[in-house]
Order: sequence, then structure tokens, then C-alpha cells
Amino acid sequence: MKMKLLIANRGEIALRIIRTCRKLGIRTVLVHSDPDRESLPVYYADERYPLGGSTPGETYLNIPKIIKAAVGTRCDAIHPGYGFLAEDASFVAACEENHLTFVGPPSEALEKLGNKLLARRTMHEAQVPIIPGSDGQLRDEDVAVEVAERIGYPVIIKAVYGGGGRGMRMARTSEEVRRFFRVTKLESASAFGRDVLYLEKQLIDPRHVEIQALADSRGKIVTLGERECSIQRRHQKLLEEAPSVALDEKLRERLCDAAKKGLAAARYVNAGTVEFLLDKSGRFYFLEVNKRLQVEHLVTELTTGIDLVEEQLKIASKEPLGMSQNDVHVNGWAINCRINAEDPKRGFSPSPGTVVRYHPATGPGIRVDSALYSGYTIPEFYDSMIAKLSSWGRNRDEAIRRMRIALDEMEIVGVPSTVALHMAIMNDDGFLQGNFDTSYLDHVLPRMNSALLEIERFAVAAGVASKMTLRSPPVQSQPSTSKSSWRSFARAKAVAQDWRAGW
Ligand code: MV4
Repeated sequence: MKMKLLIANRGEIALRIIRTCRKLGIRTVLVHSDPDRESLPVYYADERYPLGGSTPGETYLNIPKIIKAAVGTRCDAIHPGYGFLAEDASFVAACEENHLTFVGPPSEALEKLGNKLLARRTMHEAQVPIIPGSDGQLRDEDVAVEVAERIGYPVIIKAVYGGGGRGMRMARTSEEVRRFFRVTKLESASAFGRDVLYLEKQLIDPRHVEIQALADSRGKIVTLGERECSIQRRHQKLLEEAPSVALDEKLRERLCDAAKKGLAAARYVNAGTVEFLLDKSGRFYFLEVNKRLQVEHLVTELTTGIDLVEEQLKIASKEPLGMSQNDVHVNGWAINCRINAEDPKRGFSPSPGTVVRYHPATGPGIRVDSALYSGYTIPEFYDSMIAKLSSWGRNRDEAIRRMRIALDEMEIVGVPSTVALHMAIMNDDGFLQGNFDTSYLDHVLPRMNSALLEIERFAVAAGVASKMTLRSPPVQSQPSTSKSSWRSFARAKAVAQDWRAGW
């Protein structure tokens, strides 16, 4: 592919995109903020372009600066990664105006899925099941109560322009509908700039399962199976796997068919994901379309062998899909753990800092996507995910066993991380039995938290700088040779293993 690509993102996803570009012989330009100047993707990109500034608004969200960079470096295309400008219709329009290929859906498709109500309507017209609720926006409180009484309580009042779990409230009675209609409207106006609301029946503790699809510019669509994303905390996914234990072949086929119909109706092009909620009786409902490459795309890559970034670039270059549905085979099982620099002691609040030692896990069936290196200082301006640790196995059990080994090997010293939490999940009966839904962490986290705090006490008492450390280890008073520091590391591991045996 003859192309020069600007990457409008940072961290592990910028590195991920660069790797595929190097494979395909595509030249890359990476824009970056001041704090990201010494990041790995900046080092690996063919060209670097400083945007100037630190905040997202000054840099990765700044449309004029990014367009100027792309035009000035003679790029043909822009890959937005995820987050930042990945689903921003005005950014896509700015690309189109400047004859830059946006690696993502065309603005027309973004419009058809532009907000939650439009997406709901598009899916409904395509005969994709949607959650029972209001047909359009709720004009006033009286209409809201009318709809709620018709579909039955509990209901959820949702802000059409809300996101990430913000701007939604559960109501159990007509009084609550009236009260929450008013507060959600006010909150929505101030938080999202628009106060349009709708209402849905509330599903109780559903599972969250999503279908990955690829659509080319000729209208051909293939699905690459599902990802199980129920294990999340406050609407932040923590761990994803493919396939999902909740689907049998028949249900999987119905979900994939629904995703295809929905994306076709939206005239969708490029990689996209259709999210569904699954209720306890095996019914499924459309939730949202993710119009981007997702954080968790690698579990799909591991089970299908398809390079999703390569497919995105080919589709953006107007190439027809090189595969048909019969060529897609889901093989084995993959799990992805999001490693965040977060402190379980302080309610998992982001805890940036300097990673004094980083040792990624390796070995059979292990993949790590990360821009970390020993000595790297995590900037405070961006999100707290610092690595994605994935395992693949011939079946779920093998993927879990490999994940345990990898979590045990992974060393992130200097900042607290979610490594120990993932290990606790890999040993939890509910997880092992596949018996979980979106409420999973609410139930098990209080129980796990005491274990996580135990680990910290142990680590501090033993002076151990292991991945079990939930906060920075004490600064070493005398510099040690690499040999002796390696020996103390090995000793610390032995102590940790003895201790863990009794855990
Ligand atoms: C729901 C729901 C139950 N019933 N809608 C949360 C984020 C937003 N995108 C949609 N969300 C939900 N909508 C109805 N009618 C439960 C959730 C929900 C959820 C959805 C996906 C993944 C995790 C979740 C955790 C809590 C609630």
C-alpha cells in the first residue's frame, strides 16, 4: 500500500498502528504533545510532529493543529486510534474537506448513528431488537410516566448525548420518573450541552457482549465473532475475552446477523463493533455501535488471526475485503487484562508516576501491547491504562492458566496497578465458572479488596519490590550493581511465592 499515514493518538495504540504500518511499508507521522516527547511511539514513528502543549484540548483533540500537521507533512490519511477524535463527526468532515482519508467510517454513517436515539431508530428499522422504550425523545414528565407505565418498572432515563454511564438514572415508581426526569434533564444540559432524554425498560444485571465487524466500501460485511465485556467497573472495562461463555452457536449466529443488518442499514464502512445486552432468558438487545478500533480488539486478533489495523487501512484505501465470511474461523480462546496505573487503596483512582522497573510478560500464547519502558514517567494528562496483557489458549482453561503465569511474571514497579486485581479474578470461582454479568465486580470487589490490601502489607513488610506492590517501593538508599539487584529480586520472588502458596 503506497500511503503516508498520520497517527492522531498516543501510547500503546499509536505503537500498535505503527507496527502494522511497518509491516505494510506505510510511512508514519506521529503527532505528539510535550509530555509525550519521550514516548516509545514517538521513537518508532518515521516522522514526529510536536503539536505544542500538554492538555488534550491543546493537542490530540485539536482539529486545526492536526489537520495542519497532516497537510504540512503531505500525509494521505489519518488514523485516529480510539478515544480523542475517533468518532468525532466534525473531525471526519475536516478530513474530507482537506482531501485526507479518515481511517474510520464516513461522515454519512456517523450521522445515521450520530446519537443514541438515532442509532436506536436505525437499528429498529433494520429489525435489530432494541430495548422496549420511548419511540423518540421524551417531551415532558407526563409522557415519561406514560411510557414507563406502559413498559413496566424499573425503567432507565437516559440522556441522548450522555456517555460512559453518565446521564442515566433508574426509576422504580412514577414519582421517581418525574423526579429523575428533571434532574437528568438539568444534568444533561450542563454536562453535555443538550438536554434531550429518552427512556428504556431496565434490564437486570445483563451481560455485555459485542460483535466485531469489518465492512468495505462496496457494502460487503463480515463478522469476526464476539467479545465478552461484562467485567467492568464504573463503565470502564477491566477484562475482555473471546469467545463468550454465554453464547451457543445458534445465539452467536443471530447476534452476528443482527450486527450485519444494523451496520448495513447505517451504510457503515471500516471496522466497527455492535454492542448488545443479553438478559437472563437469552434475549439480546442492541445497545450502541462503537465506530472505531477498540481497546480490546486484540482478543479478536488472537482468535481469528486477522490484523484489524491492516484491514482498516485496506478498507480506507477502498480495497475490497480480502476475505468472505466462510474464511473467518474463531480458533481457541483469548483473554485481555487492562493494566491500569490505579490504586486499589484509593478506590482505583489514577496514580501516575515513574515506572522504575518494567518487565513485561512473555512466553507461549502471551501478547503485551504497551508503550511502557523502565524509567518511563506516566503523564497525568491522559487515561490510566498503561498496558494490555493478553493470553491465547486452545480453550478457556489454557488461556486462564497462561494469563496467571503472565500476571505473575509481569513486573511494574513504581506505580500501583491492577495486576494483583486481575490475578484475584483469575482465581475467582465465579469467573472460572463463567458465571458473571455486568454486576460482577460490585459483588466480588469488596471481598477481593481485603486480599489486595493484604498483598500491599506483605510487600511493604518484606521490602519487596514485586508486581504485588500496590505502591512505590522505598527508594533504594545505596546504588546496587545489576547483579546484586537481580539477586535481591530473585529472593523477593521466592519470598513472594512462599507467601502466595498460603494465600
Ligand atoms: C442499560 C442497562 C440496563 N437496561 N440499559 C451503561 C452504559 C451505557 N452505555 C448503557 N448502560 C446500561 N444500559 C437498560 N435499558 C445497563 C447498563 C449497564 C451496563 C451496560 C454495558 C456494560 C456495563 C454496564 C454496567 C452497568 C449498567
